Amino acid sequence: MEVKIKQVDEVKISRYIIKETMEDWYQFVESDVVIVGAGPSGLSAAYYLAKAGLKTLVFERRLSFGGGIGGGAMLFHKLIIEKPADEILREVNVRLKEVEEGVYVVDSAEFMAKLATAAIDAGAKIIHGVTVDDVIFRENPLRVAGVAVEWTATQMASLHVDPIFISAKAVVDATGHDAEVISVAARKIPELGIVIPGEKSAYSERAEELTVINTGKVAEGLYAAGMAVTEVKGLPRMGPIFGAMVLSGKAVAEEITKDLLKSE
Ligand code: 48H
Ligand code: FE2
Repeated sequence: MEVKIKQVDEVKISRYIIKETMEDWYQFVESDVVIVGAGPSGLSAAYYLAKAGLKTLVFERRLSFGGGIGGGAMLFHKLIIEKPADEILREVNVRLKEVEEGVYVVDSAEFMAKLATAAIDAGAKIIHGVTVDDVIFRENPLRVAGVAVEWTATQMASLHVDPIFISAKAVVDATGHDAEVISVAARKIPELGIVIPGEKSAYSERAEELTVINTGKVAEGLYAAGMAVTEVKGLPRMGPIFGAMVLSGKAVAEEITKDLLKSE
């Protein structure tokens, strides 16, 4: 077999990668929205925000997409979705198996791959291997104005390295059960008046609606989506049923889009 592959030397490989990476960082250092976490709520928020034309950046600590989607239910590779969240999954081409009226089973690998693809195709920038460990704040009016980021690898190595900053008109905590961003803001900016009661035990039927209803702004410039909402609002957990996660992502995107258009 004859193969003709375009030849690229090591210097070019390095230069192209460095230049294009830095161009992205240079561009996104001033974003409209920073979403922390590429789980189901963060990815659906990214999809709808990017679709609305906002400059949307997602930081994900790990080198993968999907957060808790990938683990399925106790590593069983299926998850439950219920009406009306099925509409969001259909929009991003995830196949659903209806097991009773309005209740669907989805394949976890398909769910995370297609949700991530939809967010990227809509224009969201997702950067892996970066951990958000603090926020930026401003006074008069008091607000969250961005995030501080560090390589996850730097944190894992416990190196003393200062972060860099990314400004954003809206920061979304989509970090899951620990609500990491809101927790750090509550601790380090007590003037925000954020009190975190913590998540409650399972009550699936109630938890889904409560999570979506309570999604949204927790302080100026700072929003909660997904399981971060249950932590910050003291709501019950729901287990491996993911309708509220994608509906919460969509709800936070709609609220931010409205807020940002208002302030223009
Ligand atoms: C960068 C970070 C940081 C950080 C975390 O856990 P997730 O899947 O979050 P949600 O809220 O979109 O979905 C929750 C769902 O997976 C779940 O656990 C459910 C429904 N549980 C119900 C129950 O009863 O247990 O994704 C969060 C993502 C992950 O990929 C993290 O790696 C990432 O955020 N992340 N990224 N900086 N500081 N903290
Ligand atoms: Fe969970």
